[in-house]
Amino acid sequence: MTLRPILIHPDPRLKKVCAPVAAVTPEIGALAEDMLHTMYDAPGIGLAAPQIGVMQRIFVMDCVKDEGAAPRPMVLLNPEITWSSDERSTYEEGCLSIPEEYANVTRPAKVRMAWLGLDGKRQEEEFDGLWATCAQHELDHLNGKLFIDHLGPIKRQLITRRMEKLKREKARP
Ligand code: K1U
Ligand code: ZN
Repeated sequence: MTLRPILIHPDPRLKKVCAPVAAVTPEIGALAEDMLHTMYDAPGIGLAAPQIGVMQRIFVMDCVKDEGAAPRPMVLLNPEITWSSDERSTYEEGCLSIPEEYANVTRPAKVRMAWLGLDGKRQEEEFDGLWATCAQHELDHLNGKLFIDHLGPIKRQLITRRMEKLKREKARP
């Protein structure tokens, strides 16, 4: 298992639409393990492949937050939303590619998602609460969209400028 470096916004790879996973291979299994390891280490509740520079439609998530509760690591290949509720919910989102920036984003409160599992079988499940928010945030990543793209242009530019500054400071010797 390898910890993969997480790309920081702005990066052109975070703006691209990812390609479908063509087949469930041992390499995809190893990638999923690396992604879960990287997500738990960050720490985060989700991670999408483009955040580590892999331009394929795969994300991982585990939104179990309670101390002592069993973790529920999930790996979703080629995920799609098959239904979303009219009811909306607002959550203060963060992103591992936009560190220390948070903003309210309004999305459908519940979604039904279908995906291919690592066993090669199609799965479908309804998510609500933080799971629904996270699943939509991660699917956005696969379509080159960040949570700041749900904000107005002024807030988005402000956050982008702060990230550019952070990257310049990190790059300094
Ligand atoms: O995709 C990502 O960048 C991961 C992101 C997922 C996410 C967070 C909040 C709302 C929607 C999606 C994160 O995991 S940010 C870190 C975070 O939320 C967290 C970190 C430690 C403990 C609990 C949460
Ligand atoms: Zn994110």
